[in-house]
Amino acid sequence: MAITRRKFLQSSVATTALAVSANPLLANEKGLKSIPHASNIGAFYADVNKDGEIVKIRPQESDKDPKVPWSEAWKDRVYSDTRIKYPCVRKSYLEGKKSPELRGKEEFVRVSWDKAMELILDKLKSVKIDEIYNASYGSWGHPGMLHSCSAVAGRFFNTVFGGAVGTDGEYSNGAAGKVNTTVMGDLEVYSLQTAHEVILENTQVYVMWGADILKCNQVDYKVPSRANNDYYKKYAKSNIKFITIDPQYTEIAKDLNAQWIKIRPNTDVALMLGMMHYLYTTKQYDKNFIEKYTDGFDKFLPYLLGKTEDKVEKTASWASKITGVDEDIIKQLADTFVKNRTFLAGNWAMQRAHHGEQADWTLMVLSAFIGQIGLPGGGFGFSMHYAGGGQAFSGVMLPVGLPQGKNKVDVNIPASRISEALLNPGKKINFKGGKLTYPNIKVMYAVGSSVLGHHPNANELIKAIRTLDTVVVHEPWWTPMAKMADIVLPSTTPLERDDMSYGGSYSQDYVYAMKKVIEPLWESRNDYDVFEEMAKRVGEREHRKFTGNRTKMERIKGFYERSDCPNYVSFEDFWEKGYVYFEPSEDAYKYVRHAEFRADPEANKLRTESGKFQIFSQKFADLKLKDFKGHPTWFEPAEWLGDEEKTKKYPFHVLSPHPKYRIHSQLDNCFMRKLYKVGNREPVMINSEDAKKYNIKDGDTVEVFNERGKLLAGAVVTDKIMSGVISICEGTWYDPENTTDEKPRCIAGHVNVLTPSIPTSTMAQSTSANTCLASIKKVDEKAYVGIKAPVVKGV
Ligand SMILES: Nc1nc2c(c(=O)[nH]1)N[C@H]1C(S)=C(S)[C@@H](COP(=O)(O)OP(=O)(O)OC[C@H]3O[C@@H](n4cnc5c(=O)[nH]c(N)nc54)[C@H](O)[C@@H]3O)O[C@H]1N2
Ligand SMILES: Nc1nc2c(c(=O)[nH]1)N[C@H]1C(S)=C(S)[C@@H](COP(=O)(O)OP(=O)(O)OC[C@H]3O[C@@H](n4cnc5c(=O)[nH]c(N)nc54)[C@H](O)[C@@H]3O)O[C@H]1N2
Ligand SMILES: [Mo]
Repeated sequence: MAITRRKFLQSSVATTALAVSANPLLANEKGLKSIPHASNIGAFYADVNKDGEIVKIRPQESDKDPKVPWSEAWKDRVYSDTRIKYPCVRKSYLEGKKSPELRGKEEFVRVSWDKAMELILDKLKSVKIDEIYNASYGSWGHPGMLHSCSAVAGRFFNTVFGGAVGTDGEYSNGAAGKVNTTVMGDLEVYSLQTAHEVILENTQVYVMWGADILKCNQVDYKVPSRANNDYYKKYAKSNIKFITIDPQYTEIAKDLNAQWIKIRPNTDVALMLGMMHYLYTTKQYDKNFIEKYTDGFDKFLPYLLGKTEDKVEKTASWASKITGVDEDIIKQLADTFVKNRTFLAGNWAMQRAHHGEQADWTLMVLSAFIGQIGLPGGGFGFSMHYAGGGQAFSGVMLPVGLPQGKNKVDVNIPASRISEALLNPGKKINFKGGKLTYPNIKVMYAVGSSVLGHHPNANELIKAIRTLDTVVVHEPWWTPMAKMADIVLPSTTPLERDDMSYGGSYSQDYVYAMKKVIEPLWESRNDYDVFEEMAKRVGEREHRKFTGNRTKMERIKGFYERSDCPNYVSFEDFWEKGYVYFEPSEDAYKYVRHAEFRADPEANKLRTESGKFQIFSQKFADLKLKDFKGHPTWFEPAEWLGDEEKTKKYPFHVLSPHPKYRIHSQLDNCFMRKLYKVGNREPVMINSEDAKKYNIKDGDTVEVFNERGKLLAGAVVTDKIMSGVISICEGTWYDPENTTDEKPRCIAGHVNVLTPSIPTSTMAQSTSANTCLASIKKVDEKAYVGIKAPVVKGV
């Protein structure tokens, strides 16, 4: 994933590294030592006393929003009661009885590191490599180039055992990821975005198409500077008209005084088709753009006009019935878009839904109808909400980080299919137009990955996990996933080890030292060191292959020195100061996505079948799938507000957006929860009128339920969510009320007990968490004390 996230611009922008001068923030009056460090929630200095304890954490000067206490949260996390202190093994597992059905229900026993590693290695040696599922997905755990959780785990399995089964496709962009490259020539979701300066100067209408450009930009896959916040102040003062198309009225929508188009979740494709039909029939669509820059319009048009098998004309009136948006508003929007310089900022939540493959593709085709792709401040962007999207790129290219080596296992489980695959070894499914046979997984190994947090339909997942032979988890904290393991290894937190990273993911204007702040607490060890030690126990050769004959510090220095900036300051100076800033060139602030293609489509062909945008793709049509065609198509989602039958029982569409004050599940165990929890539980947003009907008041405890599960949440009654939709952020630490129940109620509010694990389609097989219906009722419950570390024997 890291490679694609970096592969956005191959420009030769001249870059200057600012000279290193003494860093005043490193000086400290109270005799404390200030140590620079950086993380995916920001860069900071940790002030440490003589006894090696963290006294205070202060944001670095690069942090443009030091008001939110992101950095301070680190102190809470490092010293949290929920830290895993020692290697632990589930009681029955240690006694050799296995009892997989007791996972997540039984106490743990403290063991030595020696014993834990022996148990793990004996197990790994006893199974085939395609029976190991390396669930170390994504690496949101840690942005360091050396200690990246998925990289160290991948490198261990590949270099020591030859490989393991992995995950195919992301939870972030799994559906778009399988489509965009074919129809747009690029993933687009991780591409460098048109610069804010260009938007401010040229854009007249800015559409946040479900894009939460404020909340989602506060964190970064690497290190955030939150510099977008400063741009938004300029946005607010500009003459740009902002429109938000979203079932929720977000904080940034309010800040920018945006017009709110309330749309039924999962129906955006219909809205876009309705607009296109109107633009076509009123002859306002950009015929020249379509002819010059796109391919396959003629094969799409009959579908739009209702001349194919479905015989449905995709008029604005048709779209209105599906989306709940007024027909006149649909037409007005289309008029506004085509008559002004309009920028369409797409999101990723839309494609994290049933038939999510269609979302970005249809938005791209609508942009082609408008005809402004490649013009300053026009066209589309799918990452304005992510990792500082819109900031200028410094031009500095950094190496990806720890290489993982070659994986000999060529089977990966599509992200949405994990539970099904664990429950049905050997089953064949359709995937990307071909077939995939599920492997026979015996061991699940998760490093820096909260499978029980991120995977939809948690009750189904738990059932699947309870069929496995062995589950190993490396974690700094007793997360719900750690509690579900047989063998739990205590990892250090990033503050207990040296590393380096950069930020933001797009601007790459800072390189940060992540210097060790304190010694590892209790018996925690770095994931890297644990894997190195296990590699050594397997053999000398494996050990050499794992380390590449390099020390950790040699690796870190190597990452720094292999970057391609001509004006680099020495590693020693960088390490001393804690960061280096690279000023982007003037040109970088003028970047317009697709400008080169627009200027000369022959010389700058897109990497698609025709070299142009594919409105129709023969390659996709040839897959001959029922649920994924050769052109953008409206498909009814499995669960939505337009389903009269299902909504009788479950009248609310549940959205599970990303949390403002967490990265997924991370930070649920620190004081930041006080900023937003309701009765210590995850909030559920509900519309005021709906709340009245259900006799729910702000602050009430409610139960949200469907056939997959039930949870308790704290009601936030508001007009900022449309009627019929409720919203519970993903990532709450799962806390089952009664572990003996088949589908226990989650008393903390983990939304994935409700979401379905259905795939987006038989093409991408990606996750559909935002396709979910449920019901709600007020309940009287005892106060929730919050999540605790489990009982560990032998301590
Ligand atoms: N603070 C914070 N920022 C993050 C993260 C985090 O955990 N915390 N996670 C990061 C990661 S890994 C990712 S993948 C991205 C996620 O980026 P996204 O997936 O885009 O973010 P979400 O918060 O899920 O959803 C954004 C908005 O989409 C709206 N929405 C949901 N369904 C629909 C729909 O059907 N139609 C329309 N029009 N709108 C809809 C939601 O109401 C919400 O306001 O965020 C990144 N940024
Ligand atoms: N319903 C619903 N579900 C979703 C989503 C949604 O929108 N709705 N979004 C999906 C998306 S886009 C994503 S990206 C996923 C995110 O899913 P994950 O990436 O699994 O989410 P995190 O909670 O960030 O998990 C990271 C884990 O790493 C651990 N960790 C941190 N540092 C270290 C370390 O140094 N070593 C080790 N060993 N562990 C460490 C943390 O404690 C945490 O448990 O969730 C997905 N799930
Ligand atoms: Mo994500």
